[in-house]
Amino acid sequence: MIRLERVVLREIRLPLKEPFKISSGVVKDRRIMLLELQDSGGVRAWSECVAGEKPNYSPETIDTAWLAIREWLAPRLFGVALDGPADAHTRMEADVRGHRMAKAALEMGLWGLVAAKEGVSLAQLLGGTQERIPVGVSLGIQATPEALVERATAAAKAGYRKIKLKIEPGREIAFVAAVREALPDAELMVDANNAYTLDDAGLLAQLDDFDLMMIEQPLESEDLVRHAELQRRLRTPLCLDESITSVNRLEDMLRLGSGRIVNIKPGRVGGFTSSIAIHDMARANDIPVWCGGMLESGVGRAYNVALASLPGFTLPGDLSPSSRYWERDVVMPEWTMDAEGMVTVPRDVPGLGVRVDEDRIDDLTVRREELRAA
Ligand code: OSB
Ligand code: MG
Repeated sequence: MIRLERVVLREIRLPLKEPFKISSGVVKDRRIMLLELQDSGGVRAWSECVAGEKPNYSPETIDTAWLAIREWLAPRLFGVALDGPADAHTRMEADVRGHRMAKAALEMGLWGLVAAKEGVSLAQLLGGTQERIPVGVSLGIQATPEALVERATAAAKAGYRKIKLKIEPGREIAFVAAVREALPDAELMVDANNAYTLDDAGLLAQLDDFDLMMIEQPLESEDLVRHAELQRRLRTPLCLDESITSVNRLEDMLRLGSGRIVNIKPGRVGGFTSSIAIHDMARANDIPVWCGGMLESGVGRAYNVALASLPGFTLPGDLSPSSRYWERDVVMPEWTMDAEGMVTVPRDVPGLGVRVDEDRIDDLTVRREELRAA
């Protein structure tokens, strides 16, 4: 039983070491929402909302999520005895449509709170079984194939277990060909973030030559039927990201044959309750899953690493170390990757498994709002 008493929302500014460009936009300085949840017993937990600066990945942004949490979601959770995070999920789903990243920030924070209360790690609370997770890197769109080859080569040398290349129309075949030539044995994949249409099927079929692990989200989010048509015309497996927002969308994917792999981002699907349901259904159907990333700070990373410890996460996750993104992260110790390209799941530390650097967060905070039970 949990009584949520107080939620503090903060916006921090965290500059990326290097701008990150995907087909629909570029981000240089992250505006990240962090939440601090507190229960009636004074136990606290930090969580992160992964909504972006602009609505180019999903309709949500940090500003819509802020509004949704303040106006509709936090009020649903205050002043009631919650059975647990799954109960919070049900209550928020009951009468708020969409706003999944906003819902996830609260729901996952409640998992963090329960872990802290019970003195167990998030991974233990979730039933995670894996101790180390292979890590993949996601490389933004570059101006030239040479620039991409340089970054991909460095990533392979650093030990990354999977190298994902962001693509967009006009920047795919030559770019992928150059990287494949430089790295004949690397595990490569591409991610288009919705940039193509079924008219591009012939072009995308040329990617079959490069022995890619998968092509992630080539078509629009709602295009499950068209993804199925495209998959029939390709040898390379399709992986869905944006399209899978709930376990029902996964069922649709399975029925239609819209893809063969799923990227699970807990923020995109409304939190851990939904992520676990997707994981379980994927596993029962022999669909490999992996944990995606949203350029999270070390707080969000703690949740993703814990989720990725579930047994169905059999492919490398976008769980790059802190130093890939930031001069300095907001957690201690920072997230790291070993020489074998693995991140270690914290097990012996209760809660998130890392200490949140609250002084640093105070310094980085540009907006703060406190919400309380009426
Ligand atoms: O599609 O996976 C994506 C970042 C922002 C928005 C969408 C995506 C991404 C990434 C980043 O690929 C992965 C990471 O956090 O390292
Ligand atoms: Mg993606």
